[in-house]
Amino acid sequence: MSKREYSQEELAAALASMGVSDQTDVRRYGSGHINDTFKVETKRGVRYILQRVNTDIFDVALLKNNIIRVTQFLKAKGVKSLEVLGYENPWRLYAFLEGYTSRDVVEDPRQAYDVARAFAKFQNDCADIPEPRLEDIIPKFHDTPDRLRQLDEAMAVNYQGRLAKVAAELEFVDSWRPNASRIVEMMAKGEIPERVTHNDTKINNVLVAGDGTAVVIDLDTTMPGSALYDFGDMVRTSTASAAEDEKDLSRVYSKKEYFEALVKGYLEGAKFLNEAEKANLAFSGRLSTFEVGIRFLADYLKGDTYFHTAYDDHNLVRARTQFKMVQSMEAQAEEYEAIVRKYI
Ligand code: ADP
Ligand code: GN1
Ligand code: MG
Repeated sequence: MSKREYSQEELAAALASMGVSDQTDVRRYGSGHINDTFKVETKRGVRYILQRVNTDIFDVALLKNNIIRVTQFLKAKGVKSLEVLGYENPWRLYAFLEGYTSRDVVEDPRQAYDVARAFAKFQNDCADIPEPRLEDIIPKFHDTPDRLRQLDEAMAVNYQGRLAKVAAELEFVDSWRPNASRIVEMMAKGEIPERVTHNDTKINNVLVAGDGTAVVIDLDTTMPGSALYDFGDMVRTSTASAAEDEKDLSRVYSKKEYFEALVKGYLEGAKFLNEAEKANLAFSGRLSTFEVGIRFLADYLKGDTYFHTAYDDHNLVRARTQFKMVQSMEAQAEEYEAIVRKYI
């Protein structure tokens, strides 16, 4: 879906509803695929993040409760997190986190290490959120077999005859189908525990300062899940040699030195993992990347109704980079497993 345009009047009204009226500049910010995010400058020199929640995807009332609950819990613990300054559905206002950088691609292993430490700490910090269980903000969010079912539905839609362009991708998907259920089945059997997880651990959902301290953001999908899907999405995004929408597939692969830094950082922080979780860390990278690949492909076949897109084939390009990443991880599977064993 291409990004919606907002008039300055609409943005001003949203800001006014949350008590801000001295803005000097409000403009699109970041590279998230879901919400509409703006950076706000004011006469006072204070900056904000203004965000319109994606109402097609989220139950906004449920989401608001979840965000307020999680952020207040972290604040009470003294953990630096998103600071909610206003929330008038579907709009919300966050303090702009000054002094931190978000990036879309890792440039040296240290950054991968920082990302992994940050998400491991986040999982630790959230582990003792008091009852009741957090809401399933998006049910079956990381249920890869269900994502395959959604892909099959999307094939029936075949928007603008796009199916004809994806035969090779569908062949790859079919070769991978038998692997899709491993984590959900292990969870159903109780071999892998349900934990409070972030569920969207892509690299631009963590802001890192020069000294390596980090703040985990984009808390919309913080809900019960598996630590493995969190680790898997770190592998997908923080070991990638190129952007998620790189068109030249020869430039797309998973970098072993980044994987090693991620494993080291994650295992240093995530002391709670059980044996089954540790044994599936390398696999989780392949599975999470496959899952996001089929989600991009399904969105392409449905006519780009979910992710923000900037051009016609954007979701197809993204799906292809994901499948290339899976293949690259498969080619290095033995080395990746050996790295995990080294740090366990
Ligand atoms: P989406 O759900 O669309 O991915 P995010 O909540 O991740 O939206 O926000 C998009 C981007 O905006 C982030 O990747 C980050 O670069 C930036 N961002 C979000 N919140 C803040 C904040 N409080 N301070 C600074 N930058 C932020
Ligand atoms: C979306 O919101 P953002 O851009 O951080 C998506 C993730 C995908 C990711 C792929 C709520 O993340 O699940 O992995 O795009 N978020 C939602 O880049 O669907
Ligand atoms: Mg995001």
